[in-house]
Amino acid sequence: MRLQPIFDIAELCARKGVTQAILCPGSRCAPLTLAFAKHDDIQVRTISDERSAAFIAHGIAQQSQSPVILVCTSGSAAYDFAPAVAEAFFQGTPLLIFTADRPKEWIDQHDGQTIRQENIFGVHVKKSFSLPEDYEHPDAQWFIHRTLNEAINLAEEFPKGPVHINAPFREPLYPGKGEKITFSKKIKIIATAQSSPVLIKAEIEELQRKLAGFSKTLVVAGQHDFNDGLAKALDKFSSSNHAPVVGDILSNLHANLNVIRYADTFLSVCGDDVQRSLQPELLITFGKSIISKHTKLLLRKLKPLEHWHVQPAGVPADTYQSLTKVIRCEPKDFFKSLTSDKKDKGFEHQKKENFLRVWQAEEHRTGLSMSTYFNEPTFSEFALVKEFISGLPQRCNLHLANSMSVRYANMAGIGAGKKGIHVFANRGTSGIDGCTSTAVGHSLCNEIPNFLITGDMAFFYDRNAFWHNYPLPNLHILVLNNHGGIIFNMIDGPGNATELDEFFVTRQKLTALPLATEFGFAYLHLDSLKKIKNNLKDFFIFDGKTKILEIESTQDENKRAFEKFKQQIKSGYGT
Ligand SMILES: Cc1ncc(C[n+]2csc(CCOP(=O)(O)OP(=O)(O)O)c2C)c(N)n1
Repeated sequence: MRLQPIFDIAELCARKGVTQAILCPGSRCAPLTLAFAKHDDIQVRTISDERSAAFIAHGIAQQSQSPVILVCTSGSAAYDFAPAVAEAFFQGTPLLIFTADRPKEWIDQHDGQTIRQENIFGVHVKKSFSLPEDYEHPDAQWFIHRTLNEAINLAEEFPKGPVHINAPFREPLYPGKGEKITFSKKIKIIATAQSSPVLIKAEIEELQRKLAGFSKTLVVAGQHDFNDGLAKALDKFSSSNHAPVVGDILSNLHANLNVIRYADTFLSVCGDDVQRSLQPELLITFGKSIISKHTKLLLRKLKPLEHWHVQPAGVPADTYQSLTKVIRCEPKDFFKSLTSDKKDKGFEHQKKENFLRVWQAEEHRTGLSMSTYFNEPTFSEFALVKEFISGLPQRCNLHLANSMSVRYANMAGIGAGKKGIHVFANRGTSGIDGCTSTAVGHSLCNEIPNFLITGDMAFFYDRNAFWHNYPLPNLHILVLNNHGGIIFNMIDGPGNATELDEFFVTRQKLTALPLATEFGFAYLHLDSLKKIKNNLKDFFIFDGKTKILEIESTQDENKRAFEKFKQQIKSGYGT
């Protein structure tokens, strides 16, 4: 059949272990849609809104750590993938994106549903490929399958990421009467051997020598998936070197008992003297971005003498403007090789231990202030988030939308030892456009409870996350509805502008009830302190339906509660 090399793409993907596909409706993409849909080893789902579809694919790929196929028709559909493509690029999520196209000669010829699709995702994909539109010559088939191999291998290579394949198709796009789609047995597969960068012995010795010379070493962990081996290696490194480890909620280090969780909170209020006592000589970082603005500010102001960033490959970020060394290996291996049983003695030992104690003292001080604050019941989003996180089951996914949701959760922190709670957030681009869809993607391909905490704007923005036919019994959503973007009320700048309400907060009147009714979800409504305990109890019960718990509160209530929290933390410093 003329389209056989295209149909065989499905076979090639399956053989390379790429078995999840999200297909968006359209005609131009029919050859690919039919091939993937007909293949026994590929699980296909159809999602009509391309923006949601791409974020759902991103969620599935993040959960499975394997590339997910995304297919759309020609025209603006491809552009609707763009926000998720950028998020996947910055988070290192592998996607295999197919955009069906008109043959080259029909571009710019006033043909329908035709735009300029080559390289449409620009610099936010690892590479963009174009397939030929004619397949008669045997080299065309070789070219198509070589390209597919290259694209999949590239998507999976660290740092993983999205790749784009533009596929122009000539008509007819559907098999003729009596023609059946089958897959060739002989398919060209190009595998890649697994490898991992390893530090040479001399380099390890040099790093060990330098590390021993610093009395104040601080580790800051960026966004990172949970990794048991890494968590253990880091714990050992931290105790053997007396190095405090600062971890955001998104660094997924809550297995570790001694992680500094409240850095953002105490750094926002502590004075210059305390800040100076926290300044490291050596800063070691790994992972992606951190949420904590105040950690960034501290380290940019009080720069370390050296900053080592551990990242196996890819361009490292100089987030603190002090980067001196890029270390090309897995963070787990790095921390293992810099952990020693040798104990420092005397004054050197004392100096190192003191530095750790200073960080721990600030953590402890803040922990006490937080307990005092949360012991007094208040009706606010922050108090609810704290209570909700404390009640999370041992094993679940927690998804956090931008912007106050992820910040509240980060400030509340997850209790030490709870390593079964894996936390995700779209912090690649920090958009509010696909937070729900990403959580939906995760929920579609795992069976554990998935919880999403989201503000009202992010929630209503992405309501098409639910516009499909796949049930989501394991997804429960906590909507913090303050009828606008409260973040703009909380931060300096817009918080003082007269245009605040109209152009920043953007007041909106919706509640989640009509949406819950429309999609057949269970719905709980919280508008008073009295109902919190019972509502949360119901919310944690999984009984086969998607559940929404919506807290409706005013921006003033939440702002006051947050101001009071800051006052409580300050009072810990006697101010
Ligand atoms: C796609 C996109 N558009 C705009 C923004 C800017 N933005 C950041 S937070 C926010 C408001 C979010 O409101 P809501 O979801 O209700 O959360 P809250 O601020 O109340 O926590 C906006 C518009 C963004 N991050 N992403």
